[in-house]
Amino acid sequence: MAIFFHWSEADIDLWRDALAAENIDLELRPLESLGSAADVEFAIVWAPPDGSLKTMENLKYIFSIGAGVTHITLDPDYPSNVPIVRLQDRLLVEDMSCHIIHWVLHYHRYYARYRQYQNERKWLRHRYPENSARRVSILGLGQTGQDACRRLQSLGFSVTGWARSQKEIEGVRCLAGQETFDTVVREADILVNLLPLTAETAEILNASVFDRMPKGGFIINCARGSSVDDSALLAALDSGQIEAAALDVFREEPLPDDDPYWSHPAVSVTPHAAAPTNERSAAEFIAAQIRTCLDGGQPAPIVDLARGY
Ligand code: NDP
Ligand code: OXD
Repeated sequence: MAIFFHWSEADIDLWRDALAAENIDLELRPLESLGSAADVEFAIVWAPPDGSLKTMENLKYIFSIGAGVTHITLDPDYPSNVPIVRLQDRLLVEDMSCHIIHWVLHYHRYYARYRQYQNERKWLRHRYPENSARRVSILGLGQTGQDACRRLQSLGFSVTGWARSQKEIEGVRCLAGQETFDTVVREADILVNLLPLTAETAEILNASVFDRMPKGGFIINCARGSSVDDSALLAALDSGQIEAAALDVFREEPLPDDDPYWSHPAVSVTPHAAAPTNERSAAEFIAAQIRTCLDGGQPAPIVDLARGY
């Protein structure tokens, strides 16, 4: 038995150590030394080359080295009969919340304007609303969304969270389902996207959403680029309907050289860096999951392909 392993940034020894710590004596095989794939039972991957997973006819589970799974499912040939196990990681969640808090505070306190004033040697101070008067809506209340809501609420912001199913988070207004989406959007001074990319969430941030948000609102997208209608966002930024956007994820990554986001004065680009997978904790999580499989148990959480996440 063997494990197919693909992550271009990996420190392979660290993964071998994590497997050894769980007494897993399986060979970790990268694509170059895959040979016959017949004995591969597990795959641990980030963005495996299209078609590679399909060659592994005895594959039992695919472990995602990331919370999202589109890096696997966008391969037109990926074997959809093999369950995918998502990454759940406290450190990833913490990093995501810190990224979001950074941008919420940046917008809330108008720090971008001070950068501009500094360039102009201008001493000018802005008033800003009390934290409780700033409404932040978070789309997605999974592992990352719930934590971000709690932390923003503890800073005093007025937080609304939105998901498919109803949630209860102390001090946070939780709304669920399509019928509440209009409220979530209309009452968002700052709108944060933490939804997985699915058929339902593709371009969920579109012209209609930007128009319904209060004028001068802010967008923070840290989930997937294709959840945004890029031309609509650029138009909303140009008109001032949306004041600024912090974008961490893009339809095409790396962001192409000629993409208008690079030079737009109201856009802050980060290179999919909101919550990079922590290699050590991810390796520990996945090794423990493989141990569970070898002991006859079920790993978790498994992606529900009907829902798309
Ligand atoms: P989870 O799967 O834990 O949570 C997803 C949430 O989205 C759930 O609350 C779910 O609702 C909600 N949701 C899904 N579809 C809909 C819909 N159609 N309408 C309303 N709510 C919906 O995801 P994570 O929190 O782990 O991650 C979210 C995404 O963030 C990932 O898919 C990935 O794309 C991205 N990500 C980006 C990173 C980065 O560095 N930029 C790092 C990590 C993740 P319900 O609870 O009812 O099921
Ligand atoms: C993830 C990501 O899904 O980094 O974990 O985008």
